[in-house]
Parts: sequence; C-alpha cells; structure tokens
Amino acid sequence: MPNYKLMYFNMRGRAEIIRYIFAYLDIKYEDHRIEEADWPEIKSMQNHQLLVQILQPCSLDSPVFHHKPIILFIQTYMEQHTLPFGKIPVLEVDGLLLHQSLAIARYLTKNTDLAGKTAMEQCQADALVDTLDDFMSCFPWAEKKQEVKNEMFNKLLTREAPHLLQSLGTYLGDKEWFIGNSVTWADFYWDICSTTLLVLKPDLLDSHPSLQTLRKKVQAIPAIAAWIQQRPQTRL
Ligand SMILES: N[C@@H](CCC(=O)N[C@@H](CS)C(=O)NCC(=O)O)C(=O)O
Repeated sequence: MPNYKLMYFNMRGRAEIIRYIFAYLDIKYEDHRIEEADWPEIKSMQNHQLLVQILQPCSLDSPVFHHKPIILFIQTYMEQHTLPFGKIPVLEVDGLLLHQSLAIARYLTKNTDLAGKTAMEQCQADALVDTLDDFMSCFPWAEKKQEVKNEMFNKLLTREAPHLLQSLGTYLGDKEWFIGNSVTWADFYWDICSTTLLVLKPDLLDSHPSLQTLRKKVQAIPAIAAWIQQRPQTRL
C-alpha cells in the first residue's frame, strides 16, 4: 500500500471527499492540516526552503553545478516536492505530489465500485460530481469585501440553489442512490457539499426530503459514520 499524506487547511472544504474515500476504502493516510495563518508562508517559502536545503552544502562555483546528472536530480526533486500549482489540497503518494481534489478522488476510486460499476455509471458519477462542483465553485469563498460576499452568497443560496435542488431531486427520483444500485463517490460529494450549504442556509433542504434521506444514508455507512464522529469539528 503506498504511503499517503494529504495536505489541506483545517477544514472539510475540498479535501473532505478525499477523506471520505480513504475512510470508506479503509486506507491509512496522514491527514496533515495547516493553519490558514501559516499558508502564505508555506506557499511562498516552499520552493525557496527546498532549494536552500538541497544547495546548502554546495557553493555556487562548485563543480556540481556543471554536472548534468546533479542538475537533473535537483529538477526532478523540485518537481516532485513543490506544490504544483500553489493550491491545496495536494496528496503525496510515496513522495509524488498529486493536485486537484476531484482528480485525486478519481485516482483513489479507480477500479472500485465507488467510481460506478460500468463505464456509463462512472460517467454519470463524474457528471454529478461536476454538477455539484460547478455550483460550489460559484461561491466567492475568498472574497475580502464582506458586503459583496454576503450578497453573492445570498443570491446563490436563495435564487440559484432551488433550481439545482429541483434537478437533483428529479435525478434521484425514487432511487436509493444517485447512480446504479449502490453508493458512489457522487453520493459522498452530495453529502459533503450539502453539509456546507446547510451551514450557510439551515432550511435549504426543508422541501427536499429525498435529498435529506440520501444524506442520512451516506452518513449511516459505518466507515463514514466513524469518520464523521472522529473528524475535527470545523465550520466549513
Ligand atoms: N479545483 C481545485 C481548487 C483548489 C483551490 O482553489 N484550493 C484553495 C483552497 S479551497 C487554495 O489553495 N487556496 C489558497 C490559495 O489560492 O492561495 C481543487 O479542487 O483542488
């Protein structure tokens, strides 16, 4: 089993889908959480510190800098150990860094029923995740002006969300899970996204009992229930 280290803020956010998948598949990993206050330094210092570490024993006129294999080694090391696009979450797999939460989720669910049992189901699960993600990505999470942020959040939660919920309810119909006849990571993603939406608007699902039931079913899966019980309690 590879060595996994997940790096993200101390929140559910975009890392939670990865944590659900690890929990469900019973895969051990390090859940490395960084404080938001430390992030600017981590982001800007990452390259610099690593370079210093690698180059410290050398002086700049050292012959090592004319030695192609050494330069190649440094390049490879840097590619493997720096944040590829300066964004988190990232997942370190045996020392190699993967980025983009949903790509990581697809990687971890590959060849498991969580991805969907057929190519068609896998496409449906991907599409549903992307649909949810499209909506979650509309929120200006990092907006500094509180008034602008409130207005946009309000508009999305009161005017846009009802359309999405209506479509999700129709898509679910009277099925047990969104896709096929067993749980997929799309059901996980629904639970994760709706948990955050309910923090922002507690009555959001009042007129969508089937979508609430689906949340309860995901949360009742033993491995997920255990994770929800033990995870750090954060607002988002
Ligand atoms: N689509 C990417 C989004 C990554 C992303 O925007 N991460 C945010 C936190 S949710 C981040 O790294 N923010 C810090 C920054 O941009 O400096 C994913 O799903 O992984």
